[in-house]
Amino acid sequence: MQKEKVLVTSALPYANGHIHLGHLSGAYLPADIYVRYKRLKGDDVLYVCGSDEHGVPITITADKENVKPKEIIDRYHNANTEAFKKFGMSFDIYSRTSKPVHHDDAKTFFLSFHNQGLLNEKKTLQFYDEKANMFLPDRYVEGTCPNCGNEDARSDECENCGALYDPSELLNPKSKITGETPVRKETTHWFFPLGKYQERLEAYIDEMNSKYGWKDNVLQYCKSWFKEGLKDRAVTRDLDWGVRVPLENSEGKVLYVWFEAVLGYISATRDLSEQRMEPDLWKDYWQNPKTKYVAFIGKDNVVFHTIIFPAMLMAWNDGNDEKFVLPQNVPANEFLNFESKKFSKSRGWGIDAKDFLNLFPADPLRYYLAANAPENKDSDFYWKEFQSRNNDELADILGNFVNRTFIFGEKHFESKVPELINPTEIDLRMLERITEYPAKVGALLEKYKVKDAVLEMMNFTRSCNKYFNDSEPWKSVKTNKEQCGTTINICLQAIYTLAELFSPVIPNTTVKLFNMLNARPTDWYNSGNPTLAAGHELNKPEILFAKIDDEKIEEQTTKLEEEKLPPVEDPKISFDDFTKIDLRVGEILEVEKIPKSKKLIKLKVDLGDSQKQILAGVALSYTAEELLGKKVVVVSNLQPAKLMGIESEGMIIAADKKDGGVQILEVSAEIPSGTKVK
Ligand code: B3M
Ligand code: ZN
Repeated sequence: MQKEKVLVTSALPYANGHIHLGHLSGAYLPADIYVRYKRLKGDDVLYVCGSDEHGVPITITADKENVKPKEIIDRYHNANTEAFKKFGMSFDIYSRTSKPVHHDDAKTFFLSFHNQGLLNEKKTLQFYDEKANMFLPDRYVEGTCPNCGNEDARSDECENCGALYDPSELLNPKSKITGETPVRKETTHWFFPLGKYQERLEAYIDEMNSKYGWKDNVLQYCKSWFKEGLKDRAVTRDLDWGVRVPLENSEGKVLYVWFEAVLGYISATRDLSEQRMEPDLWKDYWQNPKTKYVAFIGKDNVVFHTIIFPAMLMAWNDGNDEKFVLPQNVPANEFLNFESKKFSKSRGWGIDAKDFLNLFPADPLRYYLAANAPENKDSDFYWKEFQSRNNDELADILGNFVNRTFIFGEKHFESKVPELINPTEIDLRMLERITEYPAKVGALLEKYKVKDAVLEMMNFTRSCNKYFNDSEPWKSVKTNKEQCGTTINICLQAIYTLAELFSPVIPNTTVKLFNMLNARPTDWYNSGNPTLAAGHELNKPEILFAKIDDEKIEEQTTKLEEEKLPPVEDPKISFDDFTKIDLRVGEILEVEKIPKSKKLIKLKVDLGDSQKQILAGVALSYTAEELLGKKVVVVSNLQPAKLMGIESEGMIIAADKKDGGVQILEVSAEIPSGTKVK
């Protein structure tokens, strides 16, 4: 089989908090399993990651604690490095974007774009805090929602009523730093002309998808971005924490964190080159047309890895002799929830990797998260399920098969591999299965189908147990020792294959297994032809998986009950409250675009006995033509409010979609306008 050159990256986590199980299951464990498999297959693999240490998320955390950003990034970089290690992540390097090598690379890219004349310098108006003497990023400004009066509204969006507005409309804006009213002040920024690359990006994604099969969810995100049309994007910010803009007269400006963070993959590889004193190592991957580059991420990072980063690499490649490879695939995962709810740091909902790994070993967690990976839809972590995956699958199926085989070997064959003599039909079938599984599981892992691969591993293990049962060695040991020996020989060969197949998922356990077998891993695709010779000596068996008892799980679940009590309870409304909402069927009669708004669109809606003007935040998901004539559900007695200076007299009911858009709830055409909905 041809050896591949593979470069793998996982999203660089912000160094402003602890890694939790949701992170692990999305962008880290699937990548680690893939990498470990590729290495066993003999491919030339480099796996790169590191901390993302710039941007507003870091400065907000630092402000909250009243410490310097450096203190935050050091604390969490170290903690996360440790947690990843405990979890068994096999990065070749876990670097950090605060290192000089990263600042150099980011500046080099920016300057290349600048010197090619690609960046547009534009003046914009931005909130400015005169007391703190700084421009305020959007997340640093709060005020009163112009729609519902919520006093904790964000600068451009109200979480209470869902209204979207221009920051200039926010009432009573306040700086989150000093509490002062900010002024709006002119500032200069540099914009990357993303729109220029749209056609090439579409062609690139088409090509990669047709050759390598991209995931549907990823393609959908890209499509909705393309549909909206790619626009210029500011690549600088007014902030004093980050990579300084390498131009004159740019005091107080840094590169936008996303612009430089994606380049962190490259600089982390350069960091590794320097550490290993192999100056060209990074080029050998990044600038080698043979490299297969795979970027593992969670779904919230898709656009940066499929559109922005590739466009930046295209722009670099256009202007420089050394050309970078683009991602060949971006297998983004959906999210893992925790006991049916989103992980939430502020509500204390969920568990950090480091806390988890203080309670339980890494392998059962790796197995459960892999078997339950949120590949095509969100999935959940449940304590009970974690327990049963460990007890009923790892311990009772895998552990038990290994244990009973070894005990037999020890008791009846002096801990030596017995001879394989006169195999019967069922022996031969088992041997066939042993040869088949590596290819079967490998093919799934090649396609990043970790969940299916793990399912097949366990299916194989089940068939091993069944073979053991059907062969009844406890009988043959008394009546036909040769036949018994053949059974145990085949079981040991199967354990060898199991050790290899499970290696990427539960690496600590399989080290023990190989040790018990007194053997070493081989090339993945060879592991179905095990060559444990007759007479080969085995080592003493160990217990592979300890059962997790109910008490230990209850400790965790009762903790949840306590934590759940006041903060996470959703506010309940009475039936009377509900009946106050007047929901009516309406028909969209007129649609008018609002020039300055991307999301809002002006509608005239017929409610039978009246017509209402409604501003709806659906413009990203629907064209005017699509909206016209739709029968929808309207909240008709909403207090009128002005959005972007235009009056809105109601609301249209719609569902949030995964891609950030919305889906309007439609009513069939024969229901007359004005009909009450209840
Ligand atoms: N730090 C966002 C996140 O942690 C961001 C990823 C960067 S990947 C270059 O979700
Ligand atoms: Zn509001």
